[in-house]
Amino acid sequence: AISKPPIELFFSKPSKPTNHNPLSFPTIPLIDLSKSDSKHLLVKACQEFGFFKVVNHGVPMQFINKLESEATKFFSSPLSLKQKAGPPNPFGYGNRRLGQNGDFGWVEYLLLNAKLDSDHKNPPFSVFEENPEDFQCVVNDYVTAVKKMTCEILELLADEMELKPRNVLSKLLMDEQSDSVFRVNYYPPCPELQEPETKGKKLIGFGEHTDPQIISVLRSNNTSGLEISLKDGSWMSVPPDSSSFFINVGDSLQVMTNGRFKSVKHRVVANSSKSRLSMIYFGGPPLSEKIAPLDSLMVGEEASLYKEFTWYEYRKSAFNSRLSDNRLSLFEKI
Ligand code: GA4
Repeated sequence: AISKPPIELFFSKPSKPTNHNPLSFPTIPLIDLSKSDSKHLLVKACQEFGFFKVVNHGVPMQFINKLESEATKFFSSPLSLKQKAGPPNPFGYGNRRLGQNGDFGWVEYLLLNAKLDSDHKNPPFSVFEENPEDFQCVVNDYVTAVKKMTCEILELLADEMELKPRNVLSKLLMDEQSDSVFRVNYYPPCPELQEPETKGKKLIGFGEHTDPQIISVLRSNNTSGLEISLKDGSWMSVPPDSSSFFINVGDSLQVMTNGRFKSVKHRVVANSSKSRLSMIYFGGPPLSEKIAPLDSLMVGEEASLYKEFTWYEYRKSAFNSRLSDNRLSLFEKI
């Protein structure tokens, strides 16, 4: 569907050389959910990186594989069919355009409602004409299992930080009104990247940004591309692992922990020969929820670093911003 990256905008500047001491080069925190000491490591990972990888997650491989194969079927069908499921406002198929404000990427995607009841239908997917309900079922099985795992993680975090009640965070995702989103991204290979003119440059699949929600849970196929931004401003490439999940702290969780947890900046770069498929569950609170530091976390005279706002207000402001904007800065106390 997309053949040539036409504009210079798509390429990032060659990144500055990193001078990490090879002995201290950071590695992505690995959390084994079947181990009892994972709580401590989870909190540490959220503070130091805002990012970690999870194994023994309990999400059945069969749900993951089924969704991957349905998504692959969707993205490999003719553009005209895919476009019947678009544009993505708010849900549906999108191609290159990201958001409403002129951001572009080397990516096709499906933005879906993560609400699981029959009142919240996704747009028609003509690709699945024979059995449109089937695709929704596959998404529901996957999202239900991922949401359960995500809530477990949020409860372990609450335990370790002695937040009370232990479901203060997970209840926001469990709420019927939870404003959660599900997204499938397809990054086609870009053969042009093998040409001499593009040497040393990176084609941006999905430009740098932080996620506005509480927590994001990503699973990808075995193609690399995801990069996270480190404290020194350098980019670290995340080795792909199709049997694990990668989790990142969102802006809302940064606020709810009064800056203890970091909403990590990340991006995706395109590959010259392999396609990348990722699926991400963005766990968000109900629209009316106040986003503010949790009472049981504040110590002594600690003051909030942020002005008070609801998720509705933040979401509205986020969706009016550009991808790379620092969305939280508008809500920081000076
Ligand atoms: C980033 C996280 C999620 O994918 C998303 C994105 C949303 C969109 O694709 O429409 C945004 C982006 C995301 C943040 C800034 C705005 C809104 C595109 C954009 C330029 C669905 C979300 O919630 O925020």
